[in-house]
Amino acid sequence: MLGHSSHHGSREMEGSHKQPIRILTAVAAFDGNDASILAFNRALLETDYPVEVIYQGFNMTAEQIATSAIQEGVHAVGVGSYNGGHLEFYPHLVKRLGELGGTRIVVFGGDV
Ligand code: B12
Repeated sequence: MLGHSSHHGSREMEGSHKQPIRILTAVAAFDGNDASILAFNRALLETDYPVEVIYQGFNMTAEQIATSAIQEGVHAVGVGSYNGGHLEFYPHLVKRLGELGGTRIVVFGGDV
């Protein structure tokens, strides 16, 4: 079970047997700006690719995101960060993912 407002969504290409790309999304700690990540989740699910989105919610620490990413076996992690701390948050997240064995997990984000 993930964070407080987690929910899953998925969309798979009709007639395709391809494994969906699993993506965990979240908003950085001390950050309540979730409007953009919610729009981003929707955009991901509306692509023509088989994508599975696991939304962990907002106000997530790098530790929580990294741990969930490993547990959920995702291919990528998308993080929104609006509190100005992204320059430290993203490298810390990448470092923790690496320490937990997730060196191949792609991290991408949108920030202010
Ligand atoms: C809406 C908003 C709020 C809403 C948030 C509602 C919500 N549920 O999300 C509310 C009113 C709650 C809010 C509160 C605050 N806010 Co505010 N807010 C904004 C505002 C006006 C718009 C942000 C937004 O959602 N834009 C719409 C999205 C779709 O567009 P975007 O942000 O450009 O995102 C694009 C890319 O970044 C990218 N993207 C975004 N996320 C992601 C994620 C991934 C994975 C990827 C790949 C891409 C991606 O794609 C988007 C589309 O192109 C901005 C100012 C601005 N005009 O940007 C301030 C802003 C973010 N807020 C700010 C501040 C300071 C605050 C408060 C601290 C104010 C206060 N003193 O209380 C609080 C913080 C609350 C908290 N706990 O975090 C500052 C942050 C300054 C900073 N970083 O140093 C900003 C920049 C305003 C400013 N210039 O001062 N805010």
